[in-house]
Amino acid sequence: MPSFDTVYVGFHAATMVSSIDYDSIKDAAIAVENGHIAWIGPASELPNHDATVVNLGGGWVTPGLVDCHTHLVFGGDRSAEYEMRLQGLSYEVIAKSGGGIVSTVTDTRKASVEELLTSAKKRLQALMADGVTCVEVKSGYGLDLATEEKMLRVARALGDQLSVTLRTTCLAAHALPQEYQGQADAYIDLVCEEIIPTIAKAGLADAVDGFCESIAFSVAQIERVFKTALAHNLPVKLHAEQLSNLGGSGLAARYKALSSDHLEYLSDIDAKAMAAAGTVAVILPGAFFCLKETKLPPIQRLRDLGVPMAIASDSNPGSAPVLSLRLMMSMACTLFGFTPLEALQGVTRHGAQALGLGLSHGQLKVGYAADFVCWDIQKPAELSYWLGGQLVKHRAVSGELT
Ligand code: DI6
Ligand code: FE
Repeated sequence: MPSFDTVYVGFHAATMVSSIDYDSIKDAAIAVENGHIAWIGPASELPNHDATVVNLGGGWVTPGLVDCHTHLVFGGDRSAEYEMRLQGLSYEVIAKSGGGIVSTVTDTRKASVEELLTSAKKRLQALMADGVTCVEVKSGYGLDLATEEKMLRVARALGDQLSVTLRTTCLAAHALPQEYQGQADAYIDLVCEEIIPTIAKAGLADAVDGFCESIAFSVAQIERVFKTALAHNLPVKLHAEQLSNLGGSGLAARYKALSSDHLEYLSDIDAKAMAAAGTVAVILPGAFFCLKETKLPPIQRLRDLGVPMAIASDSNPGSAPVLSLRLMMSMACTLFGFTPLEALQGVTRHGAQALGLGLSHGQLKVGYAADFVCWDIQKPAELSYWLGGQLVKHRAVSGELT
């Protein structure tokens, strides 16, 4: 007899194992052993077992949602800047006049570990309440060694204290700190010679990210960051083509990046390079919406090229104060022409792939983590259809209901 720990029944499952449909199972059962899926299939075919059976009482089970791009740890807030933008000032103008990312840096440097942990925990709990079981958290509001380390320690603490799988990313190359004004190359020296090596040695980051944009860093500067990351065995990813086309996504593809994120201004050549490299396109509808961007990312081209598309919240105090990943699925459909199936793939199998977790998370499959959500819905498409509301009935991480 198999030695299952728990068997879940009483739901239909959208396994997301196939790349072309929900790969659903009517009246399904999931057996869990040691936090992993040991068996999944129609309940009528469940092998004999002596494990505890938990009936989830109807609805659909999907893989737990993966939010593969967030900036959840930060001090202060930027609601005043939001009001300025509503009056017509642009994100770039605010950034250039000392607001924007740099103002969050001041607040994050001042904040204690406790303050950062308390505020980030509330935001992460909101994402979790809406179905997230796996999340990435970036640094990038420190821009000095001590504060980048502080942010990443807070991120690791979030993962220890909450029922969530958490990946951390060092985003020291996010913006130029004020003390380095006019000396971007010198700041990149600090990132490459001090910040990344120290953080890598301390095991505080799972990946390295950068912001390739005229208000941030050039392709050549990001390339130095990527070389340093790979020398420390850390995979890379990039914020690219958000506000203009600098060709960061082509660079990301050359360095076999896990993902290139935003992509409104992605060129055809770089889209092809991403397809060839297997770099995931992470689409961030929250920032597009909040900044009232009008240039659409080239979704049809990415689809034609077979580039896996993930969707993430980009949860951050400036361009995307987002607390619901499901709302991002809805926006990806309405604003960008995703299908509800593509939206669910974007926050499950493709989100996991964007974190290098494609072989362990984001699908309901034997051997994968037993991270899943049971939703109060009749059809999987409802996950993109409803704006807001409480659709989560149950949430399991490593096979335990939370
Ligand atoms: N792009 C983003 O969407 C965030 N960072 C980035 O490089 C925004 C960060 C912020 O405005 O605080
Ligand atoms: Fe971002």
